[in-house]
Amino acid sequence: MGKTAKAEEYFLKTLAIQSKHPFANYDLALIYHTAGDAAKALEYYEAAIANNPELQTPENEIAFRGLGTPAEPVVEEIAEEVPAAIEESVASEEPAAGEIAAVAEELSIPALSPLLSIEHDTIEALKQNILRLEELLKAKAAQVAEAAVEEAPIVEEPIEMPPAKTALITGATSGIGLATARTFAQAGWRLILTGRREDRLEAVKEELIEAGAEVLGLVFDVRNYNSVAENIQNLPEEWRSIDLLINNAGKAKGLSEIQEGSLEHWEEMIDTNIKGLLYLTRCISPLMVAQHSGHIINIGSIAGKEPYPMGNVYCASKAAVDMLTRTMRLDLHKYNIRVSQIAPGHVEETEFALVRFDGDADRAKIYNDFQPLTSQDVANTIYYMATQPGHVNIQDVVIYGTQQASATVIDRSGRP
Ligand code: NDP
Ligand code: 8X3
Repeated sequence: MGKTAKAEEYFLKTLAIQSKHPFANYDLALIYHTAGDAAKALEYYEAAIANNPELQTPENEIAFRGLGTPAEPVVEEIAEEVPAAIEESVASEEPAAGEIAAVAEELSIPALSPLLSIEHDTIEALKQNILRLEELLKAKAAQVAEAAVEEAPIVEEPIEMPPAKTALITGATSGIGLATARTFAQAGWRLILTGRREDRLEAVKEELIEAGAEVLGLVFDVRNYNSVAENIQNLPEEWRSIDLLINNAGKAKGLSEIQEGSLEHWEEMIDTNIKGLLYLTRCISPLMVAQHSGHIINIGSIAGKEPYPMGNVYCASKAAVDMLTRTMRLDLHKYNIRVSQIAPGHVEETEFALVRFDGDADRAKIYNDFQPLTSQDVANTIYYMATQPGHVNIQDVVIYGTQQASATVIDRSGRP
């Protein structure tokens, strides 16, 4: 920029810090060349090409070695070419190429000094070199900028999380309902958990809240419509938007031929498995219709898909769940509400068998000689069903343990 002394000072400082700086040597060579100090120009030129061999162009060789300083053969070819070029130029009577020669001719200056011709070529060569240097600098700057972007620390933009979803799970005090509650809580869902055993419900609630979940516990019997309705109607405002209803509360009672069946058992199964599911659905589906979204997952059973001896009323109640799932879907799909069923085979880590056999622990040992599903297997599947994109509805899942081929065909040769 015309401030040669300042430039020299800064380039020298640069070299003091970084003696092999790719361009400072060359810039100094240019400065000294312009100032007519050929020896210094050559000294810095030599340093420049030692670090940056691409600067050793024929033009530079002429520029820095052709100013009267004896050429030192840096590269064999050039060492041969340069003196020959100079000699040729000196011997020639032809005017030098370029502007100077043209102007000289126009002014009728007889034969310009061959040295002037070399001087002109030198200036042209330097101009070319400056252009090249600028290009190299640009490329280098781009490289440095690119590296800086790569190395730059990633600034964490605050991610806006969608609001946590809310699931209401009936029968969350044990078995499949409990495992499902734990699974959804772990995934950050807000949970409304229900059951009749208040102490159990309180313990589950505490466990999940301690683990960081937001939980509301409601104690009611699904067989009592008034109780169901009252609890749902009185939901606190922040719990009224329910994304998922899992109709899980249910049971088998007894295992007897139809002619010997207990009316009490029949009532209990029908009231819990069918009416309870209906009561919950009747109270919650209007909220889902109003919000134009929702998902209802009914816990059916393979008992609702295929009959087994003495299964009569339990099988019928689960067949009702199967049919209700299909018919509810016909009614609700147009309100953007998904309705699904999962129909598991035998599932352990539940109180199902104990309840079926009225607390008889020995009779309840029905899983000892094979590996059934676990409550967690079912919970995982329910979670998968509930977390598909909104346009996907997994309508029905039949799931068995590998050793169980059908309701009645089980490989009881022991657990693998
Ligand atoms: P569990 O006995 O372990 O769980 C049943 C749950 O339902 C408990 O939380 C219980 O809570 C609740 N419940 C029962 N009666 C009522 C009621 N009247 N009002 C409110 N809640 C009630 O059994 P599972 O986990 O195995 O059963 C869950 C569902 O899975 C049932 O629908 C069952 O039919 C189905 N199923 C089970 C299979 C298995 O092999 N285990 C296989 C296929 C399906 P509380 O007693 O506190 O009220
Ligand atoms: C529970 C499974 O086979 O005992 O629904 O009915 S089964």
